[in-house]
Amino acid sequence: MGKPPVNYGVYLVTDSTPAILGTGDLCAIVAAAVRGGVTCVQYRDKHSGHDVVVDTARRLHAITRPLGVPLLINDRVDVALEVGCEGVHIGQDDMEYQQARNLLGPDKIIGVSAGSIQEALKACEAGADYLGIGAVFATPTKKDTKTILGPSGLRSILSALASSGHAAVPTVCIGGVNGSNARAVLVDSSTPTKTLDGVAVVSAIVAAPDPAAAARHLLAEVLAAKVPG
Ligand code: TZP
Ligand code: MG
Repeated sequence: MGKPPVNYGVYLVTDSTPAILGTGDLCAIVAAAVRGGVTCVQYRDKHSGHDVVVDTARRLHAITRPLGVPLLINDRVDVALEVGCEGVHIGQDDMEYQQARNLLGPDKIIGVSAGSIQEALKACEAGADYLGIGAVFATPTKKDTKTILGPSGLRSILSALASSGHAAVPTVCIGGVNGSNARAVLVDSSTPTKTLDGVAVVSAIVAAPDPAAAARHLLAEVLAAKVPG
C-alpha cells in the first residue's frame, strides 16, 4: 500500500472553539475549503470527548477522502486508527514519534511540530513524514506558543535541516499566516537549499467569511511563491 502522496501546499488546521469557528459548521467549512483548494486537513480538537471527535473525524474523512485530500488527526493516534484516516500530527508534548509509528504502522503519515532547530532535527532523525514549524508569528489562536520565529528563525531551521541531510523532509510553517503574508513568508524564509512546502493556517480559513475563497487565494499565493523570481 505505502503512504499516500501528500501535497502540503495549503494545509488547513481546524479549530472548533467559538472564538474561531463562531456559529459556523466545521464540516461545511472544511467542505468549502477543500473545494477552494486546501490540499491537506488536520482535525485539531482540544476540547471534545472521544465520541464527538471520532464522529467528527468520520464526517470530515467522508468529505476529504473522495477528493484525495489527506485527513490527519491532531494528538490522538487512537482516533486516527479508529477512523482509518491518513495519519496524525503530534506536538512536542504528545506521544513520541516511535510509539505513534508502532501503533499506526508504516503506511500512515506522522507529522511533528517543531519550534527550534533541535526539535526539527530530532523529529527528522526519528523519521517524521513532515514538520509543522512555528509559530512564525504570534497568533490569538494559540496563546501558549513558546517561540515566535519570524521568517529569519524559520530560515535558520530550514538551513539546519538542509545542512544535516534532511532537505527532503517536507515542511510547513504555522502561526499567524494568512492570504496577505503567505507569499512573503514562503519567499523570505527560503534558503538556496530548502524552502517550505506550504503554509498551515487556522483562522485564515476557519474564520474567513468565505472559506472557499480564502483557500483559493492561499493556493494562488503558495503557487506564486514557488515560481522562481
Ligand atoms: N501551532 C502553532 S501556531 C498555531 C498552532 C496550532 C495556531 C495557528 O493559528 P492561526 O489562526 O493560523 O494563526
Ligand atoms: Mg499536540
